[in-house]
Amino acid sequence: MTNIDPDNSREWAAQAYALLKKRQEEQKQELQKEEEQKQELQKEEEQKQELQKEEEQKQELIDTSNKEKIFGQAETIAETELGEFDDNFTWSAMVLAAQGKKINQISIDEIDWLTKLRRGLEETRKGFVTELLDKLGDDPLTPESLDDLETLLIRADVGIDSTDKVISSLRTKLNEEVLGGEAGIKFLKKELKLIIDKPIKNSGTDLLVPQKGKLNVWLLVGVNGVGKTTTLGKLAYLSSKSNYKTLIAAADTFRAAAVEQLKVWGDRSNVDVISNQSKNADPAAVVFDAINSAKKRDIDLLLVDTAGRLQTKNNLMDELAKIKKIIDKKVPDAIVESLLVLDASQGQNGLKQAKSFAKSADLSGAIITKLDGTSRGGVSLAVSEEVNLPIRFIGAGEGIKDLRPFNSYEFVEAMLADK
Ligand SMILES: Nc1nc2c(ncn2[C@@H]2O[C@H](COP(=O)(O)OP(=O)(O)O)[C@@H](O)[C@H]2O)c(=O)[nH]1
Ligand SMILES: [Mg+2]
Repeated sequence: MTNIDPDNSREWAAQAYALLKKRQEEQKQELQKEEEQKQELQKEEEQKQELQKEEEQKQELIDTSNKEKIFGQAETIAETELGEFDDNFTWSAMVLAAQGKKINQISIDEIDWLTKLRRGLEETRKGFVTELLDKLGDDPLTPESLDDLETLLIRADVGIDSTDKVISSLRTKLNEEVLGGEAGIKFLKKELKLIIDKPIKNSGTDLLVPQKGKLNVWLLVGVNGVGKTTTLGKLAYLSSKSNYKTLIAAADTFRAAAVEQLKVWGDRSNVDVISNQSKNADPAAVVFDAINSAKKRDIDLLLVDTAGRLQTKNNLMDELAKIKKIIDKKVPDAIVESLLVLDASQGQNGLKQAKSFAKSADLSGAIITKLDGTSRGGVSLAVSEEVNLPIRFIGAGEGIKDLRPFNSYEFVEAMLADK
């Protein structure tokens, strides 16, 4: 990772902007052409239907129940529009450049996501970095400023363990050399990144993706309302867009509306949902059906939505264990991920949930949601340090594109961006 000269990077960003703009215009022309062709086809189809209708009327055999849809089943998800060439664009381009991305490798979606992430973490930043920078100014760090920093980190829900770690590293560093404000922030970023990266490194997998040639089963677990179903919908989109054959199992049979909610998400990315609409359906039985279907269709990724509340908590854990047993029995070589979904806005409460789930459910990762508009984004660090879970995805909004694989560099840069 290189640190780039801001003047050069602005120029770099301007070039990237021009390139993306050109690409977008080309795409628009392409789309228009396609649209014209589609309309042409539609006209032909209508004419054909008209003829057919006449034919049918002649025979007085009109069956309206069997009409098929003519065009594209999946709802088309709009392409992201290129925004202004502003501070958000420049910052996002710089973050990509610092990770070694070449100008022709960046996409509007990436820029858009980073902008969202930075905006989303604004509240976390306001109570933290802005105040920190005010306090530090350009003066070298002192032991007193470390006390301020400690308070600010705790207030941003970074957690006591992570805060202690960072402060003591900074203290050691200060004993060795004088640190100015800017160097202090740089050191702080490095330390925070180390904390988040540790469980990721320990897991041996930097980026969680379905393994080809096997059935991958991702269970989404967590308490009610944290965003499991929404996250699953966004994952289905990411996965099918990346050409993995994807299937959804609606194993939250406890909430009546859960299946409908999932079907809406499934439709948007053309992913099928396996469900059992009968009352009190057994979640493990839904997973059973879904696995059968997944095997038949050679599915790469089966996404399983689970309930967030049953009569008692033990019940919930038993249910999860039962689901896992079914998977083990039916597809012993499946790659199973149990991903705990956590709502960042719940701060320390979310951390408590994570600890309690981690004790009883065999978790392999975490997904942090609702990073948009919370001042508690720091809780991601506490999850890494105290629950020792690799963060795999983060969500910052309710839209289908508002979820991305977790990238610790981008996260820390966004959390500590100076504006
Ligand atoms: N702002 C925001 N809202 C979210 C996000 N993820 C989910 N939500 C909202 O949180 C609410 C609960 O989500 P749901 O997926 O039903 O939670 P579940 O009970 O865990 O399945 C819904 O209103 C979602 O739109 C996010 O990243 N940002
Ligand atoms: Mg749900």
